[in-house]
Amino acid sequence: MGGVREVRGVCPLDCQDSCAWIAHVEDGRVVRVTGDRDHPVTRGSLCAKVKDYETRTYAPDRLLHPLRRVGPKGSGAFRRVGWDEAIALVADRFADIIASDGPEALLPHSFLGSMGVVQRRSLMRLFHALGASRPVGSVCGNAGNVIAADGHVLGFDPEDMAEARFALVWGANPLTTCHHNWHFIAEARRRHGARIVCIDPVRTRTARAADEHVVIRPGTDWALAAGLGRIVLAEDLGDRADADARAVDLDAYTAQVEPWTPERVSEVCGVEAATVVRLAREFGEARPALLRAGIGVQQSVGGDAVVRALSALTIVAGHWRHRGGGLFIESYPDLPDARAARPDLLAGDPRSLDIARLGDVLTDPTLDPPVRGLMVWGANPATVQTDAARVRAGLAREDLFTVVIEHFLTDTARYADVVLPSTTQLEHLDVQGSWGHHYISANLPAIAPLGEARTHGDIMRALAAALGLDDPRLEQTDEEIAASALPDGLTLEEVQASGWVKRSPTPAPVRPVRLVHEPPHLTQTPPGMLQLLTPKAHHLLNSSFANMPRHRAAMQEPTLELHPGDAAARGLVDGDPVEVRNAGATVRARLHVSDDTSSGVAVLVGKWWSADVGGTGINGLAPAAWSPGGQPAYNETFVDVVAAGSRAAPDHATVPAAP
Ligand SMILES: Nc1nc2c(c(=O)[nH]1)N[C@H]1C(S)=C(S)[C@@H](COP(=O)(O)OP(=O)(O)OC[C@H]3O[C@@H](n4cnc5c(=O)[nH]c(N)nc54)[C@H](O)[C@@H]3O)O[C@H]1N2
Ligand SMILES: Nc1nc2c(c(=O)[nH]1)N[C@H]1C(S)=C(S)[C@@H](COP(=O)(O)OP(=O)(O)OC[C@H]3O[C@@H](n4cnc5c(=O)[nH]c(N)nc54)[C@H](O)[C@@H]3O)O[C@H]1N2
Ligand code: SF4
Ligand SMILES: [Mo]
Repeated sequence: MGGVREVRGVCPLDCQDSCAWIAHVEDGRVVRVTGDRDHPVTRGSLCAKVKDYETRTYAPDRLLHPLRRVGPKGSGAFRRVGWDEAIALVADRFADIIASDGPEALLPHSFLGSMGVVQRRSLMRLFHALGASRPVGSVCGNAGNVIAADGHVLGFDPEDMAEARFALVWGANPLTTCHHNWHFIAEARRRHGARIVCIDPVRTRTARAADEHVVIRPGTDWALAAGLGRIVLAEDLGDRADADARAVDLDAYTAQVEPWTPERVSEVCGVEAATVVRLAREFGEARPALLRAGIGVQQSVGGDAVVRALSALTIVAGHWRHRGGGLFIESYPDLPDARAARPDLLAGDPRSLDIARLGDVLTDPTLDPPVRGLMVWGANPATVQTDAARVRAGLAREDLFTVVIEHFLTDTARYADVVLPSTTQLEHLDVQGSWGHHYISANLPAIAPLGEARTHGDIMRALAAALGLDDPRLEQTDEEIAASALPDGLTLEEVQASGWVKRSPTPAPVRPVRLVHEPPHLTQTPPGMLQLLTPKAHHLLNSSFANMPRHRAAMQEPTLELHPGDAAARGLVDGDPVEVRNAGATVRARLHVSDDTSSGVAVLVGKWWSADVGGTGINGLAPAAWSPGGQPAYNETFVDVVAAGSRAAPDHATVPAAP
């Protein structure tokens, strides 16, 4: 037996914690991954999803060879081919498409399957050099992006949260979605006796751990934020002069929130008027208060307005200038990683296409040129996007050539013409930031790639060569690509030597911002329907791990949670097999009756693959609806719930149209 070798790495998943890990290698095999004890955020622990990440690498259903489609799109029928054949095929088809329709007929589509710089960015070099359509937008918290672009500050060093004297955790479930971040909030309670109040329609793990859970009707948060802002201003709990300097429209804001009395807020949000008053005073008087908001609360048609209203509330209360106070949704280290995609390779100005509207993009008959060549990596759009039926109709187009780079044969990969196997985080070198703290981490390969899996840098170089592109930027090694993302003055060797380094960004100069958002949209459930929420699962990362046996066992099965009154009204009892339906789709689940959810709100946790829930998956239920800023409105989903096999017709009048 050889000894155990310890290799430093970082969890690549789309989670704000970006944990530093140690891979333990014995006889050439990773036997364990553990959290780095010395990392100030990771503090020695990984999470329920990732504590056995090596089982993902060694999973029997892992893709280890290139595949070529032999059956109808979506059927999952493929035959194994060699890399030479796969690369030649992709290069030939891309060249044909460029010749017939121009390079904008190619579209790269990716998200944060891996947040590593090489895995995330390197393939963009190829598409930039070709002049392909540029992917823009986000399937996650685009509302936040839009409001940040308007000058609002969405975060600060999370280690400062421990200095807060009061914490409102608003539409966020950190004990499930980034439990290392929760540590700092809980530290504020330990150090300063800060009270923690959680505002969520669902009694989550976080709501249970908080000192108080305020149940709100989903999609009405703008009204509560306005009502709190009104009291803070009326009772002069903040610093009006400071707020006036920080905002361009304090008077207009004061007028906009004026009608939002506690009584009116109570009627709209379902929160008692006395609670509104008490929360406003606690929030306004604490020096400082933290407002920790999540992504779930943004995922409605009114998401942009909600983020602006939450930021406005922290501004009128004056928290933003104090350490540990103000709005925290996300925060990043100083890692200018977009430059690793080498936008300087772009010749010309190709069009931009919104990745969060892939269904539209692939099926719009007026798009000129239409998208004829698609490459997907680090994303599973067939499962995670709103309007999933249209996404799948697009992916099923016979005149679309689709390449999917994956670890597993996901719902999306089943539609591919060519599937290419990607390395996992234990098999490649990378460097990574975080969207929840200020550390840059190195990831060193613990083992050689399994089977024929390749890094995205390798795939980029092979395709560039096959397409006859010769530019040194398309020949750089993975090390060079990783290094190209680092801030000036920091080398890859330095990050690798210590595993991680803290690099807080230089705060941008504060500029006055707009507090008024017109018109704020409040969600209204059509009569007789239930609003469906699909929050993050404790044992899955979006749709990732939904195929892994341990994670599946922990999840048990797709479960729909209903309030006892809503279940009784439908003649349903706990444990019934049910169908969750609307005009878009029907999804199978097991009913769990519980007052953890509120009346009128159905909760289906986890983005299961189609095989588990049927049809076009949970997002077949989600409408073709986005906020004005492009935030996918996953929560603007209205359903009925019936016993499985019931013939009762779904109410077809209720899927809202896109605004
Ligand atoms: N375990 C696990 N961790 C994850 C993920 C995962 O899938 N699983 N996904 C990762 C990703 S991509 C992201 S973006 C983050 C998201 O992190 P979070 O934002 O913390 O997670 P969500 O579950 O999307 O939403 C948080 C809460 O918002 C509530 N909510 C929904 N609608 C409303 C509303 O209208 N008003 C209010 N007040 N609350 C509402 C939900 O009930 C939920 O409890 O988590 C990341 N971490
Ligand atoms: N109904 C509903 N829909 C939602 C949400 C919701 O709350 N409710 N949440 C939304 C949010 S916040 C987000 S962020 C999106 C997430 O949407 P996606 O980013 O598409 O998330 P995943 O489902 O995790 O898919 C990531 C895929 O990347 C693959 N992958 C991982 N690492 C690598 C790699 O190194 N190389 C390659 N080639 N592939 C890799 C994984 O195997 C996985 O299949 O979903 C959104 N959709
Ligand atoms: S998913 Fe998040 S909490 Fe879990 S190990 Fe990765 S970074 Fe840490
Ligand atoms: Mo996300």
